[in-house]
Amino acid sequence: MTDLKEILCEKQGKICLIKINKPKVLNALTHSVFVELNSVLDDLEADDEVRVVIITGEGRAFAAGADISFMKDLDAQGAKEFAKHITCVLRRMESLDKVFIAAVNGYALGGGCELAMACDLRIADKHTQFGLPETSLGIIPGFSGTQRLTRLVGLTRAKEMVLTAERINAEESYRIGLVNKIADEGMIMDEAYKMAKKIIKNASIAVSYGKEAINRGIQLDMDSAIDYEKNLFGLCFATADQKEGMTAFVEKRTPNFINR
Ligand code: DAK
Repeated sequence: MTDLKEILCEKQGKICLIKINKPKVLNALTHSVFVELNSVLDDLEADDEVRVVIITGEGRAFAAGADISFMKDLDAQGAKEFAKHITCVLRRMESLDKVFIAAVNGYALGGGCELAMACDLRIADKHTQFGLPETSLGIIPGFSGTQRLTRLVGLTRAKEMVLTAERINAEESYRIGLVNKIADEGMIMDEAYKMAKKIIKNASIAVSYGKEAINRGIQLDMDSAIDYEKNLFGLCFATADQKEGMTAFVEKRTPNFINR
């Protein structure tokens, strides 16, 4: 793994915690944050033990967006390359067979909101504010935010957020389906771990197929998506955990999954 300077990474068995660690600038995102994140993804891809990855930010923000001082002087070509690299990293999170939970502790603006949206699940604290303020800076969301936000909350709310550039609070984020849960004061990491533990109790291949079916299916027409799901459903029956899960149910005991 690359030497980590801007993020922290800590594995505890099946759960890996990634923390963006630039609290003085509210975890503003630079190219190097994503280089480090990508290197952690390399490591995770080869790691069969870790099943859930929690991403959070140090201090009072998840991430207040791309680093404005870094990107202010980019030209069109530089901006395109920056966007290409970062969108690949975010896409990788969506295709890895791990579940990503964003523990959104405070501001998630611009690129920070886009990073949270590339995760599978999002937990906010009461002070969290989401927003895509890019149009107020003369750009549009460039880490696929226009696409992911629309898929998550629908055209109406996505257009309002992108075109007004206004922030929304935790309750509104929950109401429109941008976050899964709002944690009580000081409880965001407990909630994230609680959710991670619920996931790792289930059969790992089934969990990763569930993620894959949803992520791939949403890009397809309905008939192709149903076909895609059907194939993965069939493949579940080639796993030891399907036999174990159903046998355990019949025998009225807790399944002992072996992740195969
Ligand atoms: N970049 C750089 N520094 C930032 C920052 C950011 N995004 N956000 C905060 N900081 C720094 C502040 O400059 C300040 O630094 P010092 O002055 O102390 O040195 C420190 O963090 C604390 O911030 P504030 O003093 O402003 O704290 P407040 O509590 O008063 O305000 C705030 C918090 C989050 C409301 C405010 O900091 C704020 O509005 N921040 C900027 C939010 C924002 O507009 N973010 C950028 C969104 S645009 C691309 C694709 C995508 C993108 C870019 C390029 N390509 C295709 C090339 C994505 C763009 C975005 O993310």
